[in-house]
Amino acid sequence: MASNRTFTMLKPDAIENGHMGKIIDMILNAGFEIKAMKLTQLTEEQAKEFYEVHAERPFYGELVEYMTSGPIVAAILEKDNAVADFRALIGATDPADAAEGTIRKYYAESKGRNAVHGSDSDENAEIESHFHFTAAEII
Ligand code: IDP
Ligand code: MG
Repeated sequence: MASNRTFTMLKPDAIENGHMGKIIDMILNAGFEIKAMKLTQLTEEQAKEFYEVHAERPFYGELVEYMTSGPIVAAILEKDNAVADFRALIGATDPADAAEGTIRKYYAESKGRNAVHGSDSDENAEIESHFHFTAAEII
C-alpha cells in the first residue's frame, strides 16, 4: 500500500457517545477519502493482537477491555501525507495535551478513552489495514 494511506478506528467511547457522524465529517472535511470502512466489534483476541506492542505496559489490560467494550468503526483513509496529517488531525494521545480543533480535543474523554486511533507510520498503516480488511473490501 502506498504511503498516502492510513488506518483509523473510531473507538468504543466515540460510538457510545454518539460522535461517529461528527468525527467522520471532520475526517472528510480535512480532505481524507474513505477507501474502506466497517462497523464491527473487536474480540479479546483481536484487541490483544492489535495492541501487542503495548503488552508490557501497565494499561494493556484496561486498553483491551475498553477496545472490546462496544462497536468500533474501522477505516482506511487516503490523502497526501496521510499518516502525519491524520495524526495532526486527531491530536495528542491525552486530550488534555491535544491542540485546539483536533478530534481528541473535541471528543476524547481521557488518555485511555480517546475516541480515535491513527497509525503512527506507513508500515503500521499497512499492517493495521490488512489486519481489519481483506483486499476485496478495499477500494
Ligand atoms: P496513540 O493512540 O496516540 O498512538 P499510544 O501511546 O500508541 O497512543 O497508546 C495506544 C492507546 O493506548 C492510546 O490511544 C490509548 O487508548 C491507550 N493508552 C495510552 N496511554 C495510556 C495510559 O496511560 N492509560 C490508559 N490508556 C492509555
Ligand atoms: Mg500508537
